[in-house]
Amino acid sequence: MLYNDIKGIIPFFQFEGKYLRVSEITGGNVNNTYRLEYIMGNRRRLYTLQHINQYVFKHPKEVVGNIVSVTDHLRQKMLDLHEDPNRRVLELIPTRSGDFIHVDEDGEYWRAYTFIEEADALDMVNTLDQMEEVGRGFGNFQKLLTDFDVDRLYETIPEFHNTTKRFYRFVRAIDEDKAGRVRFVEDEIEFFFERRRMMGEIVRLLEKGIIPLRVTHNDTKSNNVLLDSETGKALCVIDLDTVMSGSALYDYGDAIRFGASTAAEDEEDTSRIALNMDKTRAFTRGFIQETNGFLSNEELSRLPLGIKVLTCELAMRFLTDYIDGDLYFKVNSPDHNLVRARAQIALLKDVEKREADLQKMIEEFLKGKA
Ligand code: GN1
Ligand code: MG
Repeated sequence: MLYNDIKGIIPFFQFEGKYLRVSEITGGNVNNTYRLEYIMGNRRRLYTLQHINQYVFKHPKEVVGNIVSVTDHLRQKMLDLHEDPNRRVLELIPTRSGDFIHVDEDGEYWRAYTFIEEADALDMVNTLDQMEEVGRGFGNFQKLLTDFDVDRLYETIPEFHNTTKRFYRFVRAIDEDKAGRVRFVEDEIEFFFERRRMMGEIVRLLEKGIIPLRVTHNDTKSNNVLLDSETGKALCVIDLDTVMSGSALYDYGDAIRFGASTAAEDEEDTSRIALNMDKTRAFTRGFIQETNGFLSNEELSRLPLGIKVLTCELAMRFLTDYIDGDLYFKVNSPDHNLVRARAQIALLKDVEKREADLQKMIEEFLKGKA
């Protein structure tokens, strides 16, 4: 029963009202997330309670510390722009001792937010308007953080999008073959060896200073932007666990990888997986409208590279975890990570076919023709 997971935890947070019920918010691949319903007088109050996965986040206090400083900054920005920060910025709920994190008796870490009502987190983007808003949401998020001092951010997962290092980690997993699964995935392994140079390109551009490090979100799935249920407009960017220094190409690429695919991230029938160019264009429109003023031409012209690298990276991460025996991502079957890896490989193959079209699309946007 879900209630058993949380009953020992909820008294430690400053939730208002009387507890009514709990449900699980599924979809995340790392943390466990619960939606709590309280009642105060005749008003319903909703909260999100999250258990932080310590295998993934080794220093949960620093994760929450980052979230405090980023949300403070965003809130102040909204006020400066005469916008109402209410429902636009995540709000952490303090614990009874005044922290923003609770450590339970097993040493597990928990945090809570106000649940933003009348807003949708889309696991699958249906319309082009929605996709454009998702692009606007993530573009605006980067824009609001352009003056945030990156040195204030703790690196919650070191080298998170360092694909060069991730490749070495992948090779080590193959060498160790902890779960005895390498023999099932020889073809997939070969696929990444063939793309070794390509996947390191963003890292090299950063190292050479051709493109800059910025404060980026680093996990730009469409369900990490809440859209207002009434207006359909981007409201609030959520899941701030991996806000760190990174490249704008990461946020763009990961968002297209997820939101513009014709199928789910773990689609088994790979013949159904392709890149939807209309959704790609819609996202790009929203994203570029927000970021055109501060992203350099070096970055803007390389946005398509972001799609390739981020799709390749995640495909390789899923395969690495399959080889390791499913230590990192939550899985619903022993083959889940392999299915995910194969789905991302199929998507990458399609992205590769469309490279020239993607480049042309970006150039049209930059010339103001799209
Ligand atoms: C994980 O748990 P979730 O859905 O927020 C992962 C992302 C992956 C994503 C793939 C910290 O995100 O990097 O892109 O799964 N988050 C972490 O669905 O590794
Ligand atoms: Mg996440």
